[in-house]
Amino acid sequence: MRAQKCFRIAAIPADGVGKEVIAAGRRVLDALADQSGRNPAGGAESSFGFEWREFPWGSEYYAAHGRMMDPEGLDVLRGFDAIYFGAVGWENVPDHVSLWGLRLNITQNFDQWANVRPVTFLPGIESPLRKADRMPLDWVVVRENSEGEYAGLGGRNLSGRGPGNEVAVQTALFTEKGCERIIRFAFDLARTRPVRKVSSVTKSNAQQYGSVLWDDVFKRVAADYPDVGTESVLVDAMSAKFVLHPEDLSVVVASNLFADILSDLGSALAGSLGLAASANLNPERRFPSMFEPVHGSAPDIAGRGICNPVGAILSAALMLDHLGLPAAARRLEAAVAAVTAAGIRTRDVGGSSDTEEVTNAVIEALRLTELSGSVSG
Ligand code: GGG
Repeated sequence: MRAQKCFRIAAIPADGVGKEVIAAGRRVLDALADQSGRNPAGGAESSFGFEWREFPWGSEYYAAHGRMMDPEGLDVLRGFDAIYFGAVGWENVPDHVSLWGLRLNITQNFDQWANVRPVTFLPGIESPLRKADRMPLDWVVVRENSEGEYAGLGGRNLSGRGPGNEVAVQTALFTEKGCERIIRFAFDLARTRPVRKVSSVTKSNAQQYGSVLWDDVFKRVAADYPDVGTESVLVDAMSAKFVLHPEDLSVVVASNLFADILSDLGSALAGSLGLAASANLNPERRFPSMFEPVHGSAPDIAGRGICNPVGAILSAALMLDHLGLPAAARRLEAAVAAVTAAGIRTRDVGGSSDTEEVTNAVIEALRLTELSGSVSG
């Protein structure tokens, strides 16, 4: 059967385990597409397919070409419906060169200003939080993804004065527009969730300019959402709250650096960084958005076929939502939950399955929901 809608997806596996998890996610998405249009649980969604184009960019490309991606790469990517990204970072390239040369080059130039990072507690996955055994936990970190501490502003100077005398400035940029758009995004997201609450995170006692501007904007925007609960919490206190009172969280909005750190903490609390999904969104859709697992390239396990594909597969579910396929996204999430509940897990989450076994199990779970028409896990 010919797919009624074909989405053009740019795959950029990049480095280390990125190659393995993107291959896994592509297999799962293609299986889902194969079933589309004839799945009773797909509801009103008609058949869809994916036209993939894979790009060889990353640290190996750097070794051959002296840059992380093709100089025309952004122009090429612009024409795609979405980007499916693996991980960046390898020992042959300084981390700041690889990150700015590829991932940040894309997120910044495509104004993917909203980075959505759900903290999802999956059945059958042990959390280091004892509370997770007693109550459902589920929150989303919304990361400002275009400015803040990752604005790339600053410089190094005075190395000519000799060893020990160099200086560096790294400036964080907070614009009122940048703060407002991410804070409004967080409030709008909170309205779609069972608990309507936004927790804003800054360090405004110590950082009296950028953080205080953020806090002022947060108060102003909150007035437009009287139905949504709010709190403003310092980042140090929020890191404690993640551990001690995670049940109080629904949407957590923070600057680029703070949310980067907090979302890693959140995914570790949910059991492993290997589980965590993310979406780098350009909500205006002027540019393609990019979907990637939160984890990095994991050189210690790369190439061994044992990495956890769940973060990449759940990122694919976020991509399906973005492409207007929420029923397919929910089916995929339910399939992942069925697999973890059945104890089919990689080593990082206490299992003994490899990447391929987990991926095959997700595809099989999709096939079973196709047969039963059920979307429950
Ligand atoms: N898949 C995510 C990834 O490759 N992360 C590498 C990294 O260091 N990212 C920094 C960031 O998220 O800003």
